[in-house]
Amino acid sequence: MNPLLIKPPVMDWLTGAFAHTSALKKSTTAADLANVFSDEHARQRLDPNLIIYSVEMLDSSRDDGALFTGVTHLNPGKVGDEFFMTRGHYHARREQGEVYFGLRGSGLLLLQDEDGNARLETVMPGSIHIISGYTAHRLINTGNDILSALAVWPAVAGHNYAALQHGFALSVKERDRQVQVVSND
Ligand code: PAN
Ligand code: ZN
Repeated sequence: MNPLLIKPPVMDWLTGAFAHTSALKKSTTAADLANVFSDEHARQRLDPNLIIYSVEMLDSSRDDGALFTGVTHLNPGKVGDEFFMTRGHYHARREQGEVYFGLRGSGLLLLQDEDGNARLETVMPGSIHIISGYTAHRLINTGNDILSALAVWPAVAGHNYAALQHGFALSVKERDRQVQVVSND
Protein backbone atom coordinates (compact mmCIF):
# COMPACT_ATOMS: atom_id res chain seq x y z
CA MET A 1 0.00 0.00 0.00
CA ASN A 2 1.16 3.56 -0.71
CA PRO A 3 2.51 4.94 2.62
CA LEU A 4 1.30 8.43 1.61
CA LEU A 5 -2.30 7.27 1.39
CA ILE A 6 -3.58 7.90 4.89
CA LYS A 7 -6.84 6.54 6.20
CA PRO A 8 -8.62 9.44 7.91
CA PRO A 9 -10.81 9.20 10.99
CA VAL A 10 -14.36 8.16 10.15
CA MET A 11 -17.61 9.25 11.78
CA ASP A 12 -21.06 7.77 11.31
CA TRP A 13 -23.05 10.87 10.29
CA LEU A 14 -26.30 9.36 11.57
CA THR A 15 -25.09 8.84 15.13
CA GLY A 16 -21.89 10.88 15.50
CA ALA A 17 -19.97 7.76 16.52
CA PHE A 18 -16.26 7.79 15.62
CA ALA A 19 -14.90 4.56 14.15
CA HIS A 20 -11.38 3.18 13.71
CA THR A 21 -9.85 6.08 15.58
CA SER A 22 -8.77 6.98 19.08
CA ALA A 23 -11.25 9.44 20.53
CA LEU A 24 -11.03 11.03 23.97
CA LYS A 25 -14.29 10.82 25.89
CA LYS A 26 -15.51 13.02 28.75
CA SER A 27 -18.87 12.53 30.39
CA THR A 28 -20.70 15.17 32.43
CA THR A 29 -23.02 13.88 35.16
CA ALA A 30 -25.84 15.43 37.17
CA ALA A 31 -23.36 15.89 40.04
CA ASP A 32 -21.08 17.97 37.79
CA LEU A 33 -23.84 20.44 36.99
CA ALA A 34 -24.53 21.99 40.41
CA ASN A 35 -26.27 25.37 40.11
CA VAL A 36 -26.50 25.17 36.32
CA PHE A 37 -30.26 24.50 36.09
CA SER A 38 -32.87 26.90 37.52
CA ASP A 39 -34.28 24.26 39.89
CA GLU A 40 -31.22 23.21 41.94
CA HIS A 41 -33.37 21.05 44.26
CA ALA A 42 -34.64 19.06 41.28
CA ARG A 43 -31.03 18.57 40.13
CA GLN A 44 -30.07 17.27 43.57
CA ARG A 45 -32.87 14.69 43.35
CA LEU A 46 -31.31 13.16 40.20
CA ASP A 47 -28.91 10.23 40.48
CA PRO A 48 -25.56 12.07 40.79
CA ASN A 49 -24.00 9.54 38.40
CA LEU A 50 -26.61 10.10 35.70
CA ILE A 51 -24.79 11.10 32.51
CA ILE A 52 -26.35 14.26 31.07
CA TYR A 53 -23.94 14.52 28.13
CA SER A 54 -20.68 13.20 26.82
CA VAL A 55 -18.16 14.65 24.39
CA GLU A 56 -15.91 12.55 22.17
CA MET A 57 -12.94 14.38 20.68
CA LEU A 58 -10.47 13.30 18.07
CA ASP A 59 -6.98 13.10 19.51
CA SER A 60 -5.42 15.73 17.26
CA SER A 61 -2.72 18.40 17.26
CA ARG A 62 -2.91 21.21 19.84
CA ASP A 63 -0.52 23.52 18.01
CA ASP A 64 -1.34 27.14 17.19
CA GLY A 65 -3.65 27.14 14.20
CA ALA A 66 -4.85 23.56 14.79
CA LEU A 67 -8.54 22.72 14.93
CA PHE A 68 -10.30 20.42 17.40
CA THR A 69 -13.13 18.14 16.30
CA GLY A 70 -15.62 16.74 18.79
CA VAL A 71 -19.11 15.34 19.02
CA THR A 72 -21.47 16.15 21.88
CA HIS A 73 -24.13 13.57 22.74
CA LEU A 74 -26.76 15.23 24.94
CA ASN A 75 -29.28 12.88 26.52
CA PRO A 76 -33.02 13.67 26.59
CA GLY A 77 -34.50 14.58 29.94
CA LYS A 78 -35.38 17.42 32.26
CA VAL A 79 -34.29 18.91 35.56
CA GLY A 80 -37.63 19.99 36.99
CA ASP A 81 -39.27 21.45 33.89
CA GLU A 82 -36.00 22.57 32.25
CA PHE A 83 -34.60 20.50 29.38
CA PHE A 84 -31.18 18.86 29.72
CA MET A 85 -28.46 21.14 28.39
CA THR A 86 -24.71 21.56 28.32
CA ARG A 87 -23.03 23.84 30.86
CA GLY A 88 -22.31 26.42 28.15
CA HIS A 89 -19.30 28.68 27.81
CA TYR A 90 -17.46 31.52 26.18
CA HIS A 91 -14.11 30.61 24.77
CA ALA A 92 -11.18 31.62 26.96
CA ARG A 93 -9.88 33.38 23.84
CA ARG A 94 -13.22 35.11 23.33
CA GLU A 95 -12.58 36.20 19.77
CA GLN A 96 -12.40 32.56 18.64
CA GLY A 97 -15.46 31.14 16.87
CA GLU A 98 -16.73 27.62 16.29
CA VAL A 99 -19.03 25.69 13.95
CA TYR A 100 -21.64 23.19 15.13
CA PHE A 101 -23.37 20.69 12.82
CA GLY A 102 -26.59 18.97 13.91
CA LEU A 103 -26.39 15.18 13.43
CA ARG A 104 -29.35 13.56 15.18
CA GLY A 105 -32.19 14.45 17.51
CA SER A 106 -33.74 17.87 17.91
CA GLY A 107 -32.93 20.79 20.11
CA LEU A 108 -31.73 24.35 20.34
CA LEU A 109 -28.44 26.18 20.33
CA LEU A 110 -28.53 29.08 22.78
CA LEU A 111 -26.20 31.90 21.78
CA GLN A 112 -25.49 34.97 23.87
CA ASP A 113 -23.33 38.01 23.15
CA GLU A 114 -21.31 39.92 25.73
CA ASP A 115 -24.12 42.47 26.22
CA GLY A 116 -26.38 39.64 27.39
CA ASN A 117 -28.47 39.47 24.20
CA ALA A 118 -29.54 35.85 23.68
CA ARG A 119 -31.01 34.04 20.69
CA LEU A 120 -31.81 30.44 19.79
CA GLU A 121 -31.17 28.40 16.64
CA THR A 122 -32.99 25.14 15.98
CA VAL A 123 -30.67 22.13 15.85
CA MET A 124 -31.64 19.17 13.64
CA PRO A 125 -29.84 16.66 11.41
CA GLY A 126 -27.96 18.72 8.81
CA SER A 127 -28.23 22.11 10.54
CA ILE A 128 -25.11 24.30 10.44
CA HIS A 129 -24.42 26.82 13.19
CA ILE A 130 -21.76 29.48 12.78
CA ILE A 131 -20.83 30.65 16.26
CA SER A 132 -19.01 33.98 16.05
CA GLY A 133 -16.33 35.06 18.47
CA TYR A 134 -17.43 36.77 21.70
CA THR A 135 -20.51 34.52 21.79
CA ALA A 136 -21.40 32.11 24.58
CA HIS A 137 -23.00 28.84 23.45
CA ARG A 138 -25.03 26.01 24.99
CA LEU A 139 -26.88 23.03 23.49
CA ILE A 140 -30.37 22.17 24.76
CA ASN A 141 -32.14 18.87 24.02
CA THR A 142 -35.87 19.53 23.57
CA GLY A 143 -36.59 16.12 21.99
CA ASN A 144 -37.07 12.55 23.16
CA ASP A 145 -33.89 11.15 21.57
CA ILE A 146 -30.19 11.82 22.03
CA LEU A 147 -29.16 15.15 20.49
CA SER A 148 -25.78 14.80 18.78
CA ALA A 149 -23.83 17.66 17.26
CA LEU A 150 -20.41 17.80 15.66
CA ALA A 151 -18.23 20.78 16.57
CA VAL A 152 -15.03 22.16 15.07
CA TRP A 153 -13.15 24.88 16.93
CA PRO A 154 -9.64 26.34 17.20
CA ALA A 155 -7.35 24.44 19.56
CA VAL A 156 -6.23 27.76 21.08
CA ALA A 157 -9.82 28.78 21.96
CA GLY A 158 -10.08 27.17 25.42
CA HIS A 159 -13.19 27.36 27.61
CA ASN A 160 -14.34 30.00 30.06
CA TYR A 161 -17.18 28.66 32.25
CA ALA A 162 -16.76 31.14 35.13
CA ALA A 163 -18.02 34.11 33.10
CA LEU A 164 -21.45 32.43 32.92
CA GLN A 165 -21.77 31.27 36.51
CA HIS A 166 -24.92 33.37 36.86
CA GLY A 167 -26.40 31.72 33.80
CA PHE A 168 -27.76 32.77 30.43
CA ALA A 169 -30.53 35.32 29.80
CA LEU A 170 -32.91 32.61 28.53
CA SER A 171 -34.02 29.21 29.82
CA VAL A 172 -35.87 26.56 27.82
CA LYS A 173 -38.57 24.65 29.69
CA GLU A 174 -41.49 22.34 29.08
CA ARG A 175 -44.80 23.90 30.07
CA ASP A 176 -48.17 22.35 29.13
CA ARG A 177 -46.23 19.85 26.97
CA GLN A 178 -44.86 22.73 24.90
CA VAL A 179 -41.31 24.00 24.56
CA GLN A 180 -41.28 27.40 26.19
CA VAL A 181 -38.53 30.01 26.21
CA VAL A 182 -38.37 31.85 29.51
CA SER A 183 -36.55 35.11 30.10
CA ASN A 184 -34.45 35.13 33.28
CA ASP A 185 -34.49 38.83 34.12
C1 PAN B 1 -18.17 21.86 22.59
C2 PAN B 1 -18.60 21.82 24.07
C3 PAN B 1 -19.47 20.62 24.42
C4 PAN B 1 -19.79 20.54 25.93
O1 PAN B 1 -17.28 20.85 22.29
O2 PAN B 1 -17.44 21.87 24.87
O3 PAN B 1 -20.68 20.72 23.73
O4 PAN B 1 -20.28 21.77 26.42
P1 PAN B 1 -19.58 22.49 27.64
O5 PAN B 1 -18.13 22.63 27.28
O6 PAN B 1 -20.27 23.83 27.73
O7 PAN B 1 -19.77 21.63 28.84
C5 PAN B 1 -17.60 23.25 22.38
O8 PAN B 1 -18.33 24.20 22.29
N1 PAN B 1 -16.27 23.38 22.37
O9 PAN B 1 -15.71 24.61 22.26
ZN1 ZN C 1 -17.18 26.14 22.34
